[in-house]
Amino acid sequence: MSGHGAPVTHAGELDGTELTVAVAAASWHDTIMAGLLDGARRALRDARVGNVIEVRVPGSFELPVAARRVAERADAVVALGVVIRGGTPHFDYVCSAATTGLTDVSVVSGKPVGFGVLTCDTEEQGLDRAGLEGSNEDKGYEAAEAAVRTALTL
Ligand code: DLZ
Repeated sequence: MSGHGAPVTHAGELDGTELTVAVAAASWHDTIMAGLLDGARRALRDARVGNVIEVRVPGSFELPVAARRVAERADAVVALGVVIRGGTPHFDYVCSAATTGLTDVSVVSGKPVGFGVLTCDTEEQGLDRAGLEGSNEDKGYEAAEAAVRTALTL
């Protein structure tokens, strides 16, 4: 399910048995979120991650603070959310806050944060990337695999 130049990698080649990985997930757009969460859980299982923590927050704006808190107890974090453009500039503020905030958490904590936040113009774009039946991409899986791979590299 990889495309657009993404490396072809599989979490099954990783050994995460010694790792604790935290998944922080927003709650907007439940069908797409369910696909992202399922993909992230699948990647963590494939990588045999020893300990998984999951926290839910209301929206993507809350992901950075959740990521920061769980990063204290984990070797890596996977942040999952879906932001869909509406008729106001709100979309840009939520996307910008989530992106900048999660980058800050990663750099300041020194822990990898897998970026599984979809920023979409339409719901269809989100469904196509959610790892659901008929999706072309599996961004939850990719984000979790990237977080584990980076934690094992550092
Ligand atoms: C308010 C809002 C809007 C309009 N859209 C989304 C969205 O598409 N995806 C998402 O994850 N969250 C959205 N939110 C909620 C904000 O992220 C946040 O939860 C609220 O502004 C409360 O702080």
